[in-house]
Amino acid sequence: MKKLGILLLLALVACGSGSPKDKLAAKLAEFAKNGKPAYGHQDDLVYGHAWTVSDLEGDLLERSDVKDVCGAYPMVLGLEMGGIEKGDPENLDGVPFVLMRRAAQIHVARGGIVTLSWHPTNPATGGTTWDVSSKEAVACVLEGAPKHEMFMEWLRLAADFVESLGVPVIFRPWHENVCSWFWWGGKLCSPEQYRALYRMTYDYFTKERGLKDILWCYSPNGDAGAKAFMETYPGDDIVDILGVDTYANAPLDGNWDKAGKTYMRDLKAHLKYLTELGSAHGKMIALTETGLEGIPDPDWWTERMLPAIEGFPIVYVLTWRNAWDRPGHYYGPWEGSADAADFSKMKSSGKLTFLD
Ligand code: BMA
Repeated sequence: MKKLGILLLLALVACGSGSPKDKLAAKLAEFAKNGKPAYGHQDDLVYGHAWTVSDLEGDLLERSDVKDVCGAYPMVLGLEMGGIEKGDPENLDGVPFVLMRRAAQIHVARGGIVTLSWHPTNPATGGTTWDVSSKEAVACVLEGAPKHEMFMEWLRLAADFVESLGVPVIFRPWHENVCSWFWWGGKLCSPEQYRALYRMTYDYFTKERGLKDILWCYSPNGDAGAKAFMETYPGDDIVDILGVDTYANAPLDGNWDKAGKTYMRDLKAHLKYLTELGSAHGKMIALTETGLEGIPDPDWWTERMLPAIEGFPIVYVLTWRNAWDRPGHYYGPWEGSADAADFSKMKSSGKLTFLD
C-alpha cells in the first residue's frame, strides 16, 4: 500500500502550501477523502444543448446547462484540444481556442478544476482521430521515425496552448487506448510503442517546456480490465491519476432495466480494479468519462450512476458534452431534459461536489 503519497497531498492542503499542481492534487484528494467526488461536465461554459457562446472575448461565461438545472456549476470543466496540432483556430467540435482559454481561466478563478482531452489528427494518414486504417500511426511518430519531427511540432502547438492557459490542469492524452477506435488503439501499436508515445508527450511538456502544473492522467476504456490496463501503463514516475472511461449503452431490446443493471455491474467492476490499482500504486483514481447519450432513462442519475460509484474513492466523475448542434448528443442535463429533476435530486443528495 502506497498511501504515503496521498497522505502527503492531504497534509499539503492542511498547511496551504505547495505548487499549483500540488494544491490541485490536494484538492482532488480531499474530494475522495470526504467521499464526495467532484462532478465534471465536458465543454460546460462554452456551449450547451441548443446554445452556444458568440461573444468570444466579452461573454462572462455564466451560462451552464448544469447550473441552469441545479443552480451550481460542475466542479470539473472538461475541454478538448483536438485541432490544436493543425494550428486551427477552433477544435474539432468547432469551439474556438480563445474561448476555451477564457473558460479555463474563469472556471479556475471561480474555484473550479480543468481537465483537457485531446483527439488529434492521425499523423500517418492525415485522417481524423478515428482513422484506424494504419498500424504505423504510433510507430511513425516515435524517435527516429519518419513523422517524428512533424509530431514534435504538434506537441509544441499543444504545449503552447496548455501553457497559455496559465492555470493548473489535469491532462489526459491518449485515452481509451486498449480498444481500437482511435489511432493509438490497442490493435494498432504495441504496449511498448504506446508507452513510448505517452512518455514522449510527458517528457516534451515537462522537461523540454518546463510545464510543471499538470496532473497527468492515464485513462483506458474501463472494460480493458486490470491486466490490459497495466500492460500499457506509462509508469508511476509520470502518471498522477488513474482513470477509466465507462459509458452506459441504450438497450437493443428496449429493456432499460436490464441495460441499467449491466452498466452498474460493469462500472462497479471497473472501479473495483481501479481502486485496487490506485491503492497499489499510490495514485488517485477518477471516472474520467461516463454517461448515457440522450439520457432517456429519467432516473439515471440517482438510480444508476450514483449508486454505481458510491463507496469508491474516486476524485471526480465527468459526463461527456451536450452538443449545441446535435440535439440528441448530450450526456449532462439541460433545462427541460427528461432527467433534469433527477439530476437536481442527485445534487441535493450532497453526495457529489459541485462549484456552488
Ligand atoms: C466524441 C463525440 C464527438 C466529438 C469528440 C471529441 O465522443 O462527442 O462528437 O467530436 O467526442 O469531443
